[in-house]
Amino acid sequence: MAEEFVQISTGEALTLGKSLLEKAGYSEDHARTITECVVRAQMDECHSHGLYRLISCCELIERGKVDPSAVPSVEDRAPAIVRVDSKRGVSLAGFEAGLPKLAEKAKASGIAAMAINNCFHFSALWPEVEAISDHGLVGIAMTVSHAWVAPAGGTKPVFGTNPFAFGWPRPDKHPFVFDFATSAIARGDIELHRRAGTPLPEGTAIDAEGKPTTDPEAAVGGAMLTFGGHKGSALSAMIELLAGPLIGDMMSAESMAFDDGARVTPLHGELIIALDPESFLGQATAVNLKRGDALFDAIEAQVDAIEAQGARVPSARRYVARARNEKSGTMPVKPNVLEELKARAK
Ligand code: NDP
Ligand code: PYC
Repeated sequence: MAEEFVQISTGEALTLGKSLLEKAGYSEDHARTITECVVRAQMDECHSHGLYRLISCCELIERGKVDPSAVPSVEDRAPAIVRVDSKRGVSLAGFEAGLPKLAEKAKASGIAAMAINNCFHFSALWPEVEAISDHGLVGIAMTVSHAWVAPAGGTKPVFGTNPFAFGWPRPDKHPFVFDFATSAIARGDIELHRRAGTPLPEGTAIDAEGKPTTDPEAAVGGAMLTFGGHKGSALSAMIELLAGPLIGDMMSAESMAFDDGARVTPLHGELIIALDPESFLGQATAVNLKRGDALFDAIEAQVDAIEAQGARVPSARRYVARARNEKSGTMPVKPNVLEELKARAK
């Protein structure tokens, strides 16, 4: 049986990413921010948004969509609002440019929001809410994507896979973070199943006739489903509105129309909200943040309580994987993904 994963060293992954992206035509800043993000995701063993995404970043240039040298501009729009124009670059450089202002405003006003507009967005959101929690702030991030997902009960795509992430700072500990698509499966995972020729989990997609399917090709020709039925569907609609019209940017159907068959990473906006515990709590901040630990302890107390499906705190798996891979200085990657990346880097 073929090996499921091979190991790549962190140094090799960073060099591979940077050289591949610079060869493709990205500026140093874009190549650095993209590489750091996908290597961190691979290190955390988040395969759908790890090294594999370097391929879609190259395709953005090959298909003439992205401005690979775009320099984002940061606008101080209102006492608690920052706006970043990514100018058709990749979102990550825009996030890096706007974060200091967002943190400053959240601390001054107690709450602040950042709109990143006009960005190609391929990445996971957890690195952003983790970065916000490094400032001692609570973070919320959301974005739309392409219209691949049917509303609950429907059969035709309307929503994007619309991820939602939350970060809660924990003094002296990694933040509590969760980050997931509001679709039952991320598009990236469908693509990985398609490449590997493996079936999708049940309940994630329907074919063009609206019948349930586990065939990735049929799912691509049909529609993905939301998680949690009508509840995921409503959350997805909220994200369409907040990360779309509220910030003057595209919804998933509009992003899909802009794509015009190029089949590249979507162009749209992202909404990020930061809340400052200290503005709410003053001297009682540390004690109240610590109270959250009781919640995490109560979840962790149930690990192994239910055989084979013990409860766990979201992000616990990530931090275990991160520590293991930081220690070894290597990370696991699918052999077919690594081969494709190495071939592109030649
Ligand atoms: P998952 O369904 O894998 O869920 C991930 C989240 O749920 C993580 O926070 C994870 O913690 C937590 N989790 C998973 N299993 C459990 C469990 N049994 N108990 C408690 N917590 C659990 O994520 P998706 O596949 O939906 O999304 C993957 C990534 O794709 C996300 O990072 C998202 O941002 C990204 N994405 C990006 C899009 C874009 O447009 N840019 C679109 C869609 C998705 P842990 O990390 O510890 O495993
Ligand atoms: O995995 O759904 C996804 C996705 C869309 C855009 C970037 N990732």
